[in-house]
Amino acid sequence: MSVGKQRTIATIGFCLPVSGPSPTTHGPALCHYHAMSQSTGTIITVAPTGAEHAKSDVPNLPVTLDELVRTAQDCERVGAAMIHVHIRDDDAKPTLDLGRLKDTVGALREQTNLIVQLSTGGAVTDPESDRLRVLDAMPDSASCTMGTVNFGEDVFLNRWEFVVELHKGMIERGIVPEYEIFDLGQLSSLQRLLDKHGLPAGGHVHVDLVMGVPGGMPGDTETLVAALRLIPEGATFSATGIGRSTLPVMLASLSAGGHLRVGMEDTITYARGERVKDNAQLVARAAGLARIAQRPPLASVHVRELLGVKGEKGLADVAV
Ligand code: KMH
Ligand code: ZN
Repeated sequence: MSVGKQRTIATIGFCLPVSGPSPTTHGPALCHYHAMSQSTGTIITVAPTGAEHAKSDVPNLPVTLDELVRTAQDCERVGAAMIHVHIRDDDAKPTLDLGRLKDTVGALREQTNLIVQLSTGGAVTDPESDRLRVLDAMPDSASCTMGTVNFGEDVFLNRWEFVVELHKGMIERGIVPEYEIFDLGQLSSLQRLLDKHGLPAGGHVHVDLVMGVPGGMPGDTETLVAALRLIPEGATFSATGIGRSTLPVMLASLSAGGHLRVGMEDTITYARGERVKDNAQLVARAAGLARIAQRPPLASVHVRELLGVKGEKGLADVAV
């Protein structure tokens, strides 16, 4: 893939239903995606927990390992292929404890077929050293935020040198990054990163537009369309809208050929005046809309192929 140019249009593809057996780990409605073809379904990532909500405010937030695994299984059943993971300690507070992270990766690998993506963003208070150490838990994928952004009353700090260290650390370990974009200028930084330091592990660039954070880009169609021009050529993108921007961003992303991230990290409201029941409810809604858009949810085995995550549950080829 060339990293020197930026895309001018979104790649819009439709999954052509294929006859024959359905993917082994999913129901019959999922798409048989062939990574070499131009048609595509929808990658659904679930972000079930995050670092911001307190368990006391959101009692149905999955915070223990058991709760997380059960949530992951429920979400996989209704269409998720990837899970973006933040973990909590015994007091339900965000933690980047390496032992717990390793146990979490192990449990999710053992009990689901989801692509396991660990957050290196953590909480706004986490030091860079702890965030870098997340990579030693050897997930399939990890997030890599492409710049500093105001984050409500806080600042989510992502210095250039730190971003480069994360990018290189993932290449060394064969971990496939998802580049988190909170503001449009961060897409220019991504292009600069790729130009200077090369393609990530797996050789494919996948971007997640995190829209509607107070301090970041707005979660609306116009902004998503503006982002398309800046996404590196050949890259795939997903999008998520925080809070009330969830639905507009989901619909805009689907219509632009993008993929979807949903989950209680990003919204705890299902509809006006109605709290989210659980993460699977959000995944099921996303899967339904993806089917309506004729781009049904992709099974994780196909998403591994698309994103360059090697093997059934393995790691990407380490770039040389
Ligand atoms: N919790 C936010 C400060 C990521 O996971 O990489 C950062 C975040 C991004 O959620
Ligand atoms: Zn996150």
